[in-house]
Amino acid sequence: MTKTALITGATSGIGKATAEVFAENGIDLIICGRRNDRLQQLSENLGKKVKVHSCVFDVRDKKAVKAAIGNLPDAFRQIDILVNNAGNAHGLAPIDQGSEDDWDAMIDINVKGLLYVSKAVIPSMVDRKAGHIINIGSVAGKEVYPNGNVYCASKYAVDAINQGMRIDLNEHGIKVGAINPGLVETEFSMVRFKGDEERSAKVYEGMDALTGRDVAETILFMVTRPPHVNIADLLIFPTAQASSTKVKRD
Ligand code: NDP
Ligand code: 8X3
Repeated sequence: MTKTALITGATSGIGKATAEVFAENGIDLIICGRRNDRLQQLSENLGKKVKVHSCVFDVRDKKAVKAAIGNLPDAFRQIDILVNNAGNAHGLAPIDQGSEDDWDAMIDINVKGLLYVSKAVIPSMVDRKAGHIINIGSVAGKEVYPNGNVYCASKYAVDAINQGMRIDLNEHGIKVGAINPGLVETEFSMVRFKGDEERSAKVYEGMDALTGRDVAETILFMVTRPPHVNIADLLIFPTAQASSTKVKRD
């Protein structure tokens, strides 16, 4: 039977690549993000392969999240796969120099936004005793690196929420797992450095970073395992990266 996946942050990077890879593999899509023009473009492209519905909301806005997911068209009401991907780093500064606005953004989007979306989706999975939740964590949720402080905290929170969800939803037969990437070349660094192209390019200089598609193909593997297999937690690096702070560059 055809499955339906809801992907947050589908306008760019890992989320967009996941939507593309899912569509190539016959999974219907609910694609979400704030940039409607990008969602429309993606709907048009992927709509040639699968059914696509787009939802425009900011994951920080819990009323908007609830309304969008609560009012899905009938054909999209059964969400089999939730990919909690929307998120970003905002800033990279020592803790005494960080911006409160950046801290708010990271906690509100990466942590609270993920919870609001999950809260809107999980009850119907519980009713059906089925479903699969993929949380996009990060190596930043496994090891803290200099100046990563609050972004790392937000991803450690994702790690804890991933574990908590898996424990609490175990009795309902719902699969929960996280994928934790290292360096992936997306719009991530442009957001982190507020559009500073030079600083952003340096992050990936002299090495082959992962692509959104590398991560997306791994997510596809996670969601296509047999019913008795749940990949609970996965760390994925580019070959050139060994940890948050050890990266081999040419
Ligand atoms: P991108 O910046 O390319 O994509 C981020 C996505 O999140 C966009 O689609 C954006 O959509 C969405 N998003 C951001 N803020 C909000 C918001 N307030 N409400 C709704 N959607 C939002 O980055 P990545 O693809 O790299 O990041 C995706 C996830 O992967 C994040 O959780 C990130 O932390 C994680 N990650 C990234 C790594 C990397 O090196 N790139 C490594 C490890 C983890 P829009 O702006 O249209 O709302
Ligand atoms: C993104 C990877 O190393 O920039 O989560 O934090 S890193």
